[in-house]
Amino acid sequence: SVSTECLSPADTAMVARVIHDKSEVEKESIRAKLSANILFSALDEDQRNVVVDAVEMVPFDAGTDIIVQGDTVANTFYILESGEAKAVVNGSVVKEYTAGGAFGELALLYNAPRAATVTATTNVTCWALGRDTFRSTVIQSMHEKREAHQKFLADVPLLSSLAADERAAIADVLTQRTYEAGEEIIREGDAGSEFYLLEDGTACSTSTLNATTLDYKRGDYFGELALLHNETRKATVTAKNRVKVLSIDMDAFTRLLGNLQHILKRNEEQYGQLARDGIIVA
Ligand code: 1OR
Repeated sequence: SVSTECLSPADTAMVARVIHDKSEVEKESIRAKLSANILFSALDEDQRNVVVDAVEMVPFDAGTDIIVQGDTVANTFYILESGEAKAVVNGSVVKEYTAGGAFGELALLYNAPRAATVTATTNVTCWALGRDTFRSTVIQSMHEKREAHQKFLADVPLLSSLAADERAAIADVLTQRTYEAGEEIIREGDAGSEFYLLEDGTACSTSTLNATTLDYKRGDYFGELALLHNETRKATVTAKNRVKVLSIDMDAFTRLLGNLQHILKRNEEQYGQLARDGIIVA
């Protein structure tokens, strides 16, 4: 995830709206690319439309450097519409891009020199997004997301012993997902690689190992056992209505929630018979 530590929301106020006309087909193509890109995942509908309007189609011939490593003037972020490109750092290719790939965010996020040279390897068409719009949408949404997550995390009982900066670190790695009523969030027997906090709605767990069902509401967690014990999922968790969860992957779970292991293990008693039967091995 991208840390927004050094970003000030102050400079995102009062940015003039940029509009480059485009067809509905082009707009749809841009929307699809935005939804596939993590940088844009926190944008609300309005912010998304601002980006769709603001991007401008720019072609580059094969062999052209679109971005040059070390450049201190950086005004543009690029989304590849068609063709291929590569990123080169100090002479080595570090990344290759195809349609939907995007680059040039680092200098804009951190006010830093360009960290890589990005070269068109075929003739390409890019959607170019100007610095001001990038900052007023992407960075603004990152701030909003971070603040909303921090507020939620402050109300999660499991995390109450953490310091504010520890919660802030967790806020930055959360991925939000939505499930409709009846959808399975995790399934018994599957390999598990994510831990979940329930943000909105209600869910319940059922297990073939045990007759107990558990209900989950805002602020509750699940999915920790597979991660703590490196085992398959011991229960199925199903959304009872429209549910929003915030998930944390295995790496971040270990890194950021490691200190909470004793609480998580102590709380395993809630699974009752399951634990006593030795099905869950601590
Ligand atoms: P930028 O604004 O610095 C160059 O302009 C862009 O190349 C950069 O944003 C990223 O979008 C993109 N290190 C730095 N920049 C990279 C890298 C990279 N890969 C793509 N870009 N890597 C680390 C190399 C030591 C590769 C990471 C997979």
